[in-house]
Amino acid sequence: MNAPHIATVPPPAPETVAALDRLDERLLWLSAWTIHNANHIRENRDGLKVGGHQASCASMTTLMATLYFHALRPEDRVAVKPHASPVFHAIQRLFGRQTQEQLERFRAYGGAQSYPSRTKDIDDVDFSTGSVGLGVAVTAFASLAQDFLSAKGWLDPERRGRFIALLGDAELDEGNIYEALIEGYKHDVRNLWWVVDYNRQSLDATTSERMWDRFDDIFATVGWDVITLKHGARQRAAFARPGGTALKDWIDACPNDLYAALTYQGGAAWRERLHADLPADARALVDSYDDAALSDLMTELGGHCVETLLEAWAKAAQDDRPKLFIAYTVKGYRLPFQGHKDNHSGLMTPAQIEALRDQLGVKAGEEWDALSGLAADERARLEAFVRAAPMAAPAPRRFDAGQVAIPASFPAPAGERQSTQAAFGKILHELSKAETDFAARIVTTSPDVTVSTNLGGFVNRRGLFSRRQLSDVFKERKIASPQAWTGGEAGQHVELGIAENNLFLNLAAFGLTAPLFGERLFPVGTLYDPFIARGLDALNYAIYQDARFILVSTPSGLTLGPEGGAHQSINTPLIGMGQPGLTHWEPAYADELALLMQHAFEEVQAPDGGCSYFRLSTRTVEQPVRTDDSWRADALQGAYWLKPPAPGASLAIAASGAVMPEALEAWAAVQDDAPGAGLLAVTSPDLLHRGWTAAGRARWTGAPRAPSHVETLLAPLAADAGLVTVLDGSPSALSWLGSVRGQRLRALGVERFGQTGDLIDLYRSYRLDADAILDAAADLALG
Ligand SMILES: Cc1ncc(C[n+]2csc(CCOP(=O)(O)OP(=O)(O)O)c2C)c(N)n1
Ligand SMILES: [Mg+2]
Repeated sequence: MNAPHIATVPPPAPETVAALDRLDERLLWLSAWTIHNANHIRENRDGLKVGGHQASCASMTTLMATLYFHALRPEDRVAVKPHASPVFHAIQRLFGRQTQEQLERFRAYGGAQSYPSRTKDIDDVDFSTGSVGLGVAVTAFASLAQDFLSAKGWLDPERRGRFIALLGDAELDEGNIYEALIEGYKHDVRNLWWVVDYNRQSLDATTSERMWDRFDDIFATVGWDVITLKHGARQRAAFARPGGTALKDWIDACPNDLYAALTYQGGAAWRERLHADLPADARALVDSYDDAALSDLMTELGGHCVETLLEAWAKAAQDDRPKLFIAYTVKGYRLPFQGHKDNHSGLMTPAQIEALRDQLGVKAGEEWDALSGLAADERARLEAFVRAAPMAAPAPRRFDAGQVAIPASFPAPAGERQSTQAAFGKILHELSKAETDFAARIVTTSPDVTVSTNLGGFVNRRGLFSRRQLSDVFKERKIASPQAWTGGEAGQHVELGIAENNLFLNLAAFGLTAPLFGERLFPVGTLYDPFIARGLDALNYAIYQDARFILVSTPSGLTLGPEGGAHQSINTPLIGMGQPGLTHWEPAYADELALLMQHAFEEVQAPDGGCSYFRLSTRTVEQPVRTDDSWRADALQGAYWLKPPAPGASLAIAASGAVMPEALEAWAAVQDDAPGAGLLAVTSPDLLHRGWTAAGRARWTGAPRAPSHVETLLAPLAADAGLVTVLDGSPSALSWLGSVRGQRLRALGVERFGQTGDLIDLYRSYRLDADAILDAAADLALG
């Protein structure tokens, strides 16, 4: 253990160790049985393999038993290794927070989830997991969010917890972990425990021993304590005997694949190999164990030893420095396929599970009772032990933050010519001036594009968040700059390095403060639109667990002009449309944006709300002169008639976002040939489409026949009218409009990589200009 500042702790009481040993066994049983039932006993109606990971569970039961039944407190928050979900559910069952019925339906519709899910599981999941690496890193940002709330005085010191990630060793290959490590170091994160189930097996194979010491170095470099738990107490006792040092050296030098293979083969194979490699005194030591005891000795690694783990947790609790525990384990520990390289999705046969049941003393017919077969006094002792665990306390772990008063409307920024990006900056700047609870709860964050996405005004006003006081040296030295960035605990902007994964994980964490801490924050994250793709899995991960935030993505599309093809986003409207829980908005005008942003903030805290994604532009366009407010309600549903069509009109143009001036120009020019043609301003292709499919679904299920918004909008057009759609992005975002009433349609948009150029050249070349729209209209008129 290379953390010299940590003092020794008294050894755990023997009865505590005994109770945890037994609970560890019974977690092994219930998790294995839950998977077995799903695969071998429950009716299989479609022939699909159900799956579940008995080996991945078996390597974590001791770690999880000692944490959940002893070391963790209710205010601690845990991200559980996805494949250990059955162990988690078994623990919750012992706590009385999970039902047998849910376990019986593990991986079935409406049952306990394959990977822990905040939104779908009925038990106490803190963070959803599944995509490896993300659940680990989110804990770093959750810890930052806790510091943020504490700094504002919104979280009592006794409610501050630790953030624990239980991870598989292969998760350490995910780059997002190291992005988070670097960001965490910059923000001086603390109260983090990352516990690696170091079984040295991934899905395909045993892992490379070249990484043995490297993780220590990497984490130590960024200020973490690294605690390696390699050997169990029994191994350490053997090492103290004559020949023990040679045995220890042999274990320490043994390659991962050989260790795993011998683990699978068992006592006789261990003996044969150790005899071949060790000197006489060590051979004598080995021979003092029979085959079964030798196998036990060689596999009793640190992560399977209750005493070793309790000591480690107790020492770690002494300070709040971030800690990496490398707990050596055996994949499939105590199961017939322990150590086998193919055991990742291995399932025990019915005969094997019966043998395990009998070996553990569980009675046939009582398989769902985790404590079956124990003498009455031991059962009573274990039940009392579980009840006495700090985590069993009835302390609330899910909170309702209530509703924050949000102004009923946001004033539209003034100006005859504006870009949506500039309008965004002004709207937030305006919000930052108000001394309201709402304004105090807005948190902005950006991966090194704060200035170029127009958050600068907000940051000038509200400051950077930092646990240390930050001054602006340039300002102090009287060097002129529009950005005056001072910071400290009062700050409301979390400045990140460039890594977009971190932006989305930060939004995930700050977007979960309401249920995790009972304090609502309104996170607003900004980035360049094309780089959504860089963090897309983390974005999906955040929304999957119902984190709430607003994403502002700017600049976007070909309209970026001279920046060229590497920065011009094309498919992001489709990403927005395809992502559940996220509404894509692509406003054209500043007043639309003000309206939609107010709505988006409401959605952050609405019980059935969600996240919003604004795809904005740096293009300055002439703003419309509104004669009334009738457009507003329609704009909130995804589209409104900027130029309403005459009844029976033969043509409509539907346009979204920055290309609205071209649509207007074409609309004016087409009136001679298509009198009364309309111009539909689509504020959200996503919402419009969703409304349409939802109305269809409602009809099939016998609900009232209410037309969707888009059906109502298109109703005035002639039945055989043509539609031309245009947006600066993939044309398929709007091409579906032709299906609403079975109308002919030409879809304009971007289908090739962009390039440098001014808008005149680019719009002409990529066919986004008024001529292109007119050509498409003529094409439709010709039939
Ligand atoms: C991002 C991502 N890539 C791939 C997978 C598929 N996968 C699931 S588990 C796993 C290997 C896990 O190995 P490890 O983390 O060591 O866990 P354990 O050995 O404890 O099962 C892989 C590749 C995934 N779930 N997520
Ligand atoms: Mg592994």
